Amino acid sequence: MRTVSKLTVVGAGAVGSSVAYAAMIRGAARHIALYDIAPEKTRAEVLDLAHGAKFVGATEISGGSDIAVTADSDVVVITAGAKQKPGQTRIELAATNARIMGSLMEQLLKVSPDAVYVIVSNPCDVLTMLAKEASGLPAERIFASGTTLDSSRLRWEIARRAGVSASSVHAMIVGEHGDTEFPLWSSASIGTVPLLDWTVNGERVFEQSTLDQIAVDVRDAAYAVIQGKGATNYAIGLSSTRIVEAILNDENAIIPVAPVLSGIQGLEGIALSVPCVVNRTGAHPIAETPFSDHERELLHRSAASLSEVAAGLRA
Ligand code: 6V0
Repeated sequence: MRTVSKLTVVGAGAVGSSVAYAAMIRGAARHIALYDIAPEKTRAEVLDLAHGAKFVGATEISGGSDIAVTADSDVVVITAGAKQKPGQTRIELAATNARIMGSLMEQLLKVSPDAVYVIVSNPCDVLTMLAKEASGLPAERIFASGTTLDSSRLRWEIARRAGVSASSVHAMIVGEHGDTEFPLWSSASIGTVPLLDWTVNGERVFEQSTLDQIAVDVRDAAYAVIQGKGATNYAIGLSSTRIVEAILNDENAIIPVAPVLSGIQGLEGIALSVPCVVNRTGAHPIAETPFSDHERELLHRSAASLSEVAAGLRA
């Protein structure tokens, strides 16, 4: 029986190379393979990562432009595709990346039929819906990284205002990874204190206007980073690695990712982020997650926006 865990990262661009780098530093997998259709760039990224081998745990780094390098993966993280240009929405990327995803999934599945597939390329929710349909994989085994990154941004925004560590903030962004995403404020807390009750120097810090501003800042965070440096890469590298760890270590960790939903909050056939239990078999949405009436309405609005884009791509 093979005991070595293998992670393949598809796409050796800003995001893919950062996923491989974060996974290597955190020792997320015993073998990390990088695959991209650009041979020279891929060779250079693999060499650059491998040259750091002395400073991390025992991780084998390989890669190239032959799909064979991805064979027998346990987890495949897909970051291939065109990226968001300044001012462009994720949905505008959809048609180009849907074409890339179609042929990619077919090739990957031939050599890694048992892997769990995590889709990071944008728009990740819509691409997950199309890739699930094309591949016939069960919903838990193909899902988008979704709002994992956005939830980390949310926790950082709350933590710095509250004066606590981000890991002590319990709050999630759900819905589309994009313009219709929103925070689940009704269940947010700092430690065991409901978010709205938190005070600094005796003053409540989370008034409605502050919450609204945080939601907007988190939603538009990618645009702000892309405007300044052309890509977002470090935080998505870390958040994708967190998902990979939860899968390979069979953690049953609760992470907001986006499999195609079946019955959650009355939604059917749409990939949207909701809190999921993530383990070796994939992502399992948590049916008990409480939503206020308003949050349920926002989730359905997010779903309607995504199904419109998906229908446009299928036409
Ligand atoms: P990039 O730096 O242009 O890299 C993309 C890479 O994909 C390039 O190296 C291409 O050669 C490669 N590629 C293209 N087609 C194929 C193919 N068929 N097979 C293999 N490789 C291929 O883009 P960057 O790395 O910045 O972004 C990658 C994707 O991640 C984009 O779609 C972004 O929008 C998306 N992001 C998603 C995030 C999320 O939270 N879901 C966050 C950040 C970026």
